[in-house]
Order: sequence, then structure tokens, then C-alpha cells
Amino acid sequence: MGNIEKRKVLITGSLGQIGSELAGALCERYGGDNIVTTDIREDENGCLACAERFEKLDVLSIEDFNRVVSENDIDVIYHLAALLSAVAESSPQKAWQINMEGLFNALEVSRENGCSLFVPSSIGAFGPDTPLDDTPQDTIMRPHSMYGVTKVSGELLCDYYNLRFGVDTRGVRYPGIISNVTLPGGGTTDYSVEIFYRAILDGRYTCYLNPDTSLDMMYMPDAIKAAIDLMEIDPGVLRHRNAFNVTAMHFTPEMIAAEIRKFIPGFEITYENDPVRQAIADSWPNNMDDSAARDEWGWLPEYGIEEMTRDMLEVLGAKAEKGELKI
Ligand code: AKB
Repeated sequence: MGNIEKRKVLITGSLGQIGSELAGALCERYGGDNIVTTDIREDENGCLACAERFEKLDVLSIEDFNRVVSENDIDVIYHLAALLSAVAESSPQKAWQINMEGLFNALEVSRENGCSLFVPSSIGAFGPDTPLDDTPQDTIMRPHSMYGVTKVSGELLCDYYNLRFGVDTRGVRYPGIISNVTLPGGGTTDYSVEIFYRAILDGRYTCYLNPDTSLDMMYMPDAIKAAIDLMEIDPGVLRHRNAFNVTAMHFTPEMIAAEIRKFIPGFEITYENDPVRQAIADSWPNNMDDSAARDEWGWLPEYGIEEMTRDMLEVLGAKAEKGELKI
């Protein structure tokens, strides 16, 4: 893939929760002139201004995708354009189209242009038959949600393109990601972000998952680090290229509420169950074993529940004081 400092990187879905922060981190690391951001929407608020170039791109158009990659001489693609679990469940046909056809195009474009390709999988790739505690790296994967079906299929397709065509595909199974910059859009784990906004703005939050639903989570700086570290490692050391379990913490709504109460003592949480998202969450791991990522490429998260909670409340609290916190 050539010199790391000189690599040219393209991100799809750059205005999404991960993309918007990954773009900033990559601009800092490789220089904005080496980063091309793309999204199906216009960057109306200039969120991606650090990058030299923004292109409006629908990943379902392979011609446009190919043109942007070849015109910009791209070495690495971070393919983040996808629907998350809850929206995918409400529009399963659309989810298949965006998540699978979009991925197929990303793989074909990578094959034709000799690009390395990062594709995020998810805890959503697991299903109700998977061992829920210390979920192993290699285990039963029979998800019941359309999101999960696209994630497992995506992992397999990425393996296939690597084995059959030698495309340098890599990826992680992300847990719920908590960030203080861009809100997530339509996932099952979104409560873990919303709860901080509501705690600061209203002092209370109504949660759509049961109080004891345990899920893996990660703070955004660790999620960004995982994506960059995995793409920078010598691929020769990787055995599980496309679907590394990675986690940083796991908690239930009850536990995160207790953590928030250490800073906002009057914070109240109530529960109004959403059966669709509850069923999805119940089929996902309580906590994953990420030792393969630790052993193969040195994965090590920096933020646990305490550090993440403190930082979230500090950053969002400062925004609230300036009247800039909206949900
Ligand atoms: C979702 O909830 O859909 C995502 C995920 C865990 O993949 N945050």
C-alpha cells in the first residue's frame, strides 16, 4: 500500500457518526490534502472542511464511486455508508440494497483500483444462538435482524474478495459507539448517547431498553483508533482480517444511569420498552472477547465507563453552557 504518510484516503458515509470524526483524525494524521470525504448528502454545515475535497456520492452508483476513487488516486477506502440496525429493521429491503450493494461496489472499486478497504462489521452480526457472555471471536452467527444478516454477509464477502482477488480487506465488529460530536442515526445502542444529552438538558431520560440489558460499548476516540491502527498494521500479521471483535466496556442502562448520577445526582431514568430494539439487543452479546484483536494487532482501548462518562459530561456540558447542545 506504500508509504503510510503519503496514503490517499477516501471515506464513504463521512457525515455519519463515525465518518465525521474519522475524517478529522485522518486529516490530522495524513494531512487534509490526502483525504477525500464523500456522503450521499451535501456537507451543508462544513463539518468536513478539514479535508481538501468533498464529493456528493451515492455508493450505489459504481460508476461515480469508481470515478471519485480513480480521479483522486486513492490508496485506502473507509466504507462507512450503511443503515444501522433499527432503521434497517423498519426498511429491510432498503437495508439490503444500501448495505450489500454498497459494499459490493466498494469491493469492486477496491479491486479495480488496488485499494485497501476498511469495512465496519458490528455486534449485530451475532444472533440469539451465539454465546452471549465472553462471545468468542469465532462462533455461531445466525442473526435474526436484517442489519445482522447484512453484517455477516459483508464479513464473508470481504473474506471472499481477499481470498479470491487479493483485495486487502480489513474490519472490526464495532459495539455501540458513544460520541459527543455527531448523534448516531437509527441504531439499537443509540440510547447510550441520548442519555447524556437528556441528562444535561432535562435531568431525566426515558430508555427504550430494559434496565438490565447489557451491551458492549466504546467511546469514539477508541473507535477511531481501532480503524486507523488496523489499517496501518502490516497485513501479514492478521489472521482474522475482516471481523475482529473489539470492545472497551459493557454496561446496562441501569449501570450507565448510576455512573451519570455521580456527576448529576438528581438524574432520573424511566423505562418505556421498544419491543423491536429490545429483541435486537437481547440477541446481541452481553460482552465480547476481543483477545484476537489484542493479540494480532495490539488493540487496547483507552476509555472505560468512568473515563468516558466524565469526558462526555464535560464536553456536552460545555456545549450546553454556550447554548449549543441540541438533540
Ligand atoms: C446499532 O445499534 O445498530 C449500531 C451497532 C452496534 O452496530 N450502533
